[in-house]
Amino acid sequence: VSSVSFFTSLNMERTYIMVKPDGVERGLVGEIIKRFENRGYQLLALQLLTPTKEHLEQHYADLKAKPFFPGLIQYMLSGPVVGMVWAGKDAVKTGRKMLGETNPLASAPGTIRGDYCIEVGRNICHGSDSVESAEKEIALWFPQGVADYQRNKSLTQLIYEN
Ligand code: IDP
Ligand code: MG
Repeated sequence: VSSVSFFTSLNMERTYIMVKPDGVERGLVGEIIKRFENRGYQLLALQLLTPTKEHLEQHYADLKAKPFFPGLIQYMLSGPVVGMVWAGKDAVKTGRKMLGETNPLASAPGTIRGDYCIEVGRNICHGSDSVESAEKEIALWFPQGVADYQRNKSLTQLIYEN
């Protein structure tokens, strides 16, 4: 079985997960990484950077017309962010479930937002909402490209049935 068919047959996806400035400042980077690692997802890229306003406006282009948009950009400019790419079966939808609801107060305990934050404008993390936007976001945040490697086969078999 080639890596391509393994990837597609198991609905393997890549998702862009980002710890927002409040999450970085509060020291929650490790906690968020740990949850994706523990779940069995594979880390393909990781970076801390201070994005420009233009970069953030592109990332959140779909929300440009929202009344909270200026506040959102200001919030996202308040410090460095940590961006990552995680890969695995159903990574986009499951990543969103692990994050919780957009509004932390609506997020179940056990989710990242449900365990670590309270307000929608301080919700500590971002996760891609579709495979298509994940690929767009990965290209935006990692223009240099991300890793493409296969994990140890026996490790893979401890996580996936085949
Ligand atoms: P998501 O992060 O769960 O995908 P989006 O609707 O894409 O939610 O909104 C992006 C970000 O904008 C949210 O994570 C949150 O930080 C912020 N945001 C969304 N809705 C509101 C709002 O009603 N007031 C303030 N900030 C908001
Ligand atoms: Mg979103």
